[in-house]
Amino acid sequence: MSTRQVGEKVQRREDPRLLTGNGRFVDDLGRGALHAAFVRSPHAHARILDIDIGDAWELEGVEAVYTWEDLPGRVAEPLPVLIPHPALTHPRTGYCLATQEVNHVGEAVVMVVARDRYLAEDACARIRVDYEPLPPVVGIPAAREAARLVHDDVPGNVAATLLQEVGDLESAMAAAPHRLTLDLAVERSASTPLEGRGVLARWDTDDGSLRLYSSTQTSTGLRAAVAAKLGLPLAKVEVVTPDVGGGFGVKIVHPWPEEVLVPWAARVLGHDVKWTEDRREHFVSAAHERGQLQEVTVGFDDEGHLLALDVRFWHDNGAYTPYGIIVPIITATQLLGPYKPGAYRVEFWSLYTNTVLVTPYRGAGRPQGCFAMERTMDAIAARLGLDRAEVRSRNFIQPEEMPYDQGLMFQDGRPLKYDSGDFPASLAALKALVGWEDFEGYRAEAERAGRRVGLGIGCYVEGTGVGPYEGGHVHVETDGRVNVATGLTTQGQGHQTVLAQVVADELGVRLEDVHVTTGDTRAMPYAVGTFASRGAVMSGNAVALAARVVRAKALRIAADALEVSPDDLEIADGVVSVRGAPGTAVDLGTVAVLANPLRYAFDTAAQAATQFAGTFDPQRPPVAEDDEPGLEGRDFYSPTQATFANGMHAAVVETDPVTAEVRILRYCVVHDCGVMVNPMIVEGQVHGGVAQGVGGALYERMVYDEGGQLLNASFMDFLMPYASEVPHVETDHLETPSPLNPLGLKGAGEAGTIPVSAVIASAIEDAEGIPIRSMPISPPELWALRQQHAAG
Ligand code: MCN
Repeated sequence: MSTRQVGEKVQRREDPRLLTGNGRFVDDLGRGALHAAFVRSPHAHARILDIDIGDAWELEGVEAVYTWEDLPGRVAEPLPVLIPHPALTHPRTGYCLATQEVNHVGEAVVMVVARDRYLAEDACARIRVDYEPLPPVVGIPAAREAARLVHDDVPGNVAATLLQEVGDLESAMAAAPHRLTLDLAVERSASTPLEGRGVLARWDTDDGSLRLYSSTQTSTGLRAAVAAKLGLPLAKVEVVTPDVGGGFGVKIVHPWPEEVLVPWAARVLGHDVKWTEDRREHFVSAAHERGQLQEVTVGFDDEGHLLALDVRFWHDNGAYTPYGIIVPIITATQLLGPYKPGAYRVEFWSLYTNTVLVTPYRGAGRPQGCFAMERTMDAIAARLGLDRAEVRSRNFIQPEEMPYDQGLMFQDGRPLKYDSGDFPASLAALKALVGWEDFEGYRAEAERAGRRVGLGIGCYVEGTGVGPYEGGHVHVETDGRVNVATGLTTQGQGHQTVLAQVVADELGVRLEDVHVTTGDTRAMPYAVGTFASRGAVMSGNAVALAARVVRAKALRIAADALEVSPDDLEIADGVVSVRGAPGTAVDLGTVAVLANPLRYAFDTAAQAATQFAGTFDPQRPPVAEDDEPGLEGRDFYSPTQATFANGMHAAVVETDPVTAEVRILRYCVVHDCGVMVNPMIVEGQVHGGVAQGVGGALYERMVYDEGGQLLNASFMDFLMPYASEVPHVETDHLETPSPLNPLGLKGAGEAGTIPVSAVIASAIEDAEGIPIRSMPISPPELWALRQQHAAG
């Protein structure tokens, strides 16, 4: 009997290959390719007066040097805004190579193509660009002040401003018995995947076609963007994503300038060209996120019920807006988490600064929103002297109120409507896991030993599984192997394992017989990509639906061959048999043979099938006249709205009374992403997310000086948590199935990251008795807060 795979902690099948060094990343490909390198702006804001290529050409092995002037047609036009929005009144994007102005350190100005990267870099060093430096705008306060402008024609540096309001905020706030205002700050950070961006372009001169190998998160989006820029028919462009060493959001942008320039150069030079981003390039020319200043005013009653919530925030969107204003919109709409806010008004300003542009990074605006909401919850509890968990629970949306419409517009333009979730149950599980009620005893004991400990909590809700669609193609080979293709790209999430689990169950085959391809436009040209925790929901359901198509066909063919009704058949371990009569059976490989009326004499599988069927007739049509040959099927899943996952985290920290160092003693997670396909992978995702969140809470920030130079643009200086700083994560799961999709799934990939800053802030505040209003917090900062607090 086959076991059910969905719900099993199946080991990731991609790991042995990756752990033994047999992964194949973009940089492992393209032997013999020419290499690109870029001259990048050393100024945050400057006019380009002149570019002197000098003797860069004279180095033997240098094949090309390009400036903007060399670029033709659409390659020379500005890069697209991927997600326009009516509120984005002043969209600005850069060019593949800067024209007259540069707007952040790291912006590409000249491209060199050479025999190898060393030569290309040497040639870059010989090129002189004459700049007229302009005053830069660095940081949100400078952008708000607008004494200087990033783009001359963008007044106040405001790319977009958006206000949403639910209920009568003014009256509710005026009538509230208590009011509080909090000024909060979240600093810039970045995802910094171990593998940076990379692209290898292979131009086929005879065919006029292009194949790109890329570490992109969206192979179809990149394909469409590059085809449009290069004026190629879509059919002449293929994008393949080999193994990818992390993306975390930064690789969603398409196209990056380099992804247009490299294939363009390959076409012009008639030679393979590749570019592999180095670490410094990643810091200064990819994307950052998180930076926000927030002002929250809340009105509440004596029991801590929210009556009115007024949030204003200023979002640092960097120099350009290729990804629109999706990040601040997510902050604005999803900060409400599991709570009913009473009347709610949120307004934001998305501001240009002369810094690296900002695009979604794991959590995408939610960590900042969660920080605002959860700091507010703790502040209410402190004001009223109530238990922090109790204040939260009093404001929860109850399970019987689901589906619950928050009255806001989600980032996809649809109403923000929670489909399901049991927040009281999540909180009860979290309190049990961390030992909430016993903590004061533990604190007293710690205090007796001269230790300072604190307990923190944070709750969030995350819209996952956004559309518009994802597809699945399932093909049973004549030897019974099952090939599955979906357009999702994979950066380390374990899709090959998880999607195989789904198909194994739906089709009734052994897990080891299922092989999954992701992110290859040749295998699945219709796809959207991997971001916003959508893979499980979108591709999971798509491959399930496709497998059901194949299953129905297999049953029809087998029923015909076995001369029984399809209703009498079952499929297990790749064998279709008559229920109750396992001897009357046919394996799926044979069914695949029978599905194709053309049988070659040398095809032994076909011969065997013929003997089995006993009625071989070369003229015989395949089962039904309107069927297609082959045992394969394709289907698409397209949801009506996002499905909402939730989670609650708690942490116990210890702060050093002398050095102000913060140690995380315990980290507990209760997580609800609906039905879990693979609980082990979900836990891994949550653990990874928490690790990234710990970085955001205690270590990671982009340190810009006044001139717009990024001072910590290397792993020597950019602090990230190592294994020694990441706590053991204790995890408990709830499974509230989504009513919206056939498998009942919700997303999980970003969840771990979202509340961590809020939770750690809550715990430090609890340990120190000092309000924590900004993240990350370093020991010197905590030490300074202590001094200020002591000074009153
Ligand atoms: N899963 C599951 N059951 C569920 C939900 C998820 O078994 N109910 C599994 C999925 O099948 C998938 C993984 O958990 O293998 C994450 O699923 P999902 O939440 O659907 O997220 P995506 O597949 O869309 O991946 C994107 C998500 C995002 S948005 C970021 S950012 C992120 C993340 O995944 N980037 C990652 N996790 C990452 N993990 C790695 N190793 N590298 C990245 O770049």
